Amino acid sequence: MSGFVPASELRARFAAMLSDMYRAEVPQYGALLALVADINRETLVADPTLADALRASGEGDRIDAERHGAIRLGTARELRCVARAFRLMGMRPVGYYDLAAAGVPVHSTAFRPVDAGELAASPFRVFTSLLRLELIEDVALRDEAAAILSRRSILTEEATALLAAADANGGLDEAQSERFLPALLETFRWHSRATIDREIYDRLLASHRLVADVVSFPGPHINHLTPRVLDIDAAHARMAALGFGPKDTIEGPPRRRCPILLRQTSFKALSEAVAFPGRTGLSAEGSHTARFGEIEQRGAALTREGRARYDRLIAGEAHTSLPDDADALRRERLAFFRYRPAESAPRRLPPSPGNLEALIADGAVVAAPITYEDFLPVSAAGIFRSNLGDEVQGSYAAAGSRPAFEEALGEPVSDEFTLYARDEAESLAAVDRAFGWPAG
Ligand code: OOG
Ligand code: NI
Repeated sequence: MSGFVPASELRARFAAMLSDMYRAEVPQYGALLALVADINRETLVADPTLADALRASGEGDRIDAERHGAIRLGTARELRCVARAFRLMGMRPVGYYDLAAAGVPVHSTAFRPVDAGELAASPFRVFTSLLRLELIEDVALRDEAAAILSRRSILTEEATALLAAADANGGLDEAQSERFLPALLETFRWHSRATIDREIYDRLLASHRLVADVVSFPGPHINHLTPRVLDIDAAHARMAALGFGPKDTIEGPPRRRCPILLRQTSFKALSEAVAFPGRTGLSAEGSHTARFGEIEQRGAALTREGRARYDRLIAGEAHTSLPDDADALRRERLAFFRYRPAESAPRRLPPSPGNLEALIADGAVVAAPITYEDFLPVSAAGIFRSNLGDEVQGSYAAAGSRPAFEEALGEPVSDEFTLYARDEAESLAAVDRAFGWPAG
């Protein structure tokens, strides 16, 4: 017995603490959670097949706890700090997202649990963006922003010390965890006091609203926390009716009988009062808009081929289609599936590993789509844009650079397709074992 608190437990507790903090900071978030809980309950009552499928896939219990958050960081050093903290909570960087093409000077990854058991235990994830100061044209302003960022430390001393202890010992015990989690929470808190004066803030804002958001405050406040909803169209309509003021459209694929990937919608950033320290000691009052609300519905993870087809579809290419039928997606290898022996299946059959399709047809093996756990760059760009304001237009000429991001992070990001493929392969191996077949 190591006596260390398991990563999944740290992650679940941290997600709950962050949710409580954000609810206190942004009252609309609490109202949004209530709305989503209502829609989810109604959807499950109206659709018992969906309820059964979620239960069978082990996702039933996670829906109500499910959230993703987002933060925006200023430097490679900050990225490495949060990566260490997230690693301790079992969250690994997955995927690379280039937002420069959409006119937002960041590139991003998502820190998330990577295996099925960990996702079922606590699916919390954080979309994490790193500012690309090199995209700011005004060299003097760029240098000034870099100097401001170089002076801040986003982790508290306590969090830093406990991370070092965790690295040295291999984990945190209960008493250390009880100190670590609240200390880490401080990093993501909203600060109504800027660290720079009004004049610099205004210049940063004029260069790009996102730059002002990253550079002007003591740390990377959580800018939204997104619950998972089972019927986003119903939730979107109710958000509009209740006066949340959601954006007009839902990002991502259209509504389908068999949902794929990720559909999201958000409502505008709040305007929050900010105090700016003045050079003369007098402070100026102002406001800042960065934080917003968002909901999402998750569907099946597509294979590389499925995703390529989806990308061609949204690019408006003719003669492309994606069947709206789980079994067709599976047989054409367009989506990833998790296989399991049916509850009623006999546990020992003659060895015949080749006849998986026959067993599925007979109902002895069940195949369920693997839920997409990642993000979509086009949607993320739409979410950024609608919340940063309409002045964010066009795109940067500079392409994204995954190697540059990985260099800043200090490690490679995982490939999402490899993770889903591994999950699928492990489920097939478990089916083989359950029926007493030799592996392979
Ligand atoms: C992140 C926006 C992207 C999503 O769900 O696609 C995102 C941000 O605004 O910092 O959260
Ligand atoms: Ni989001």
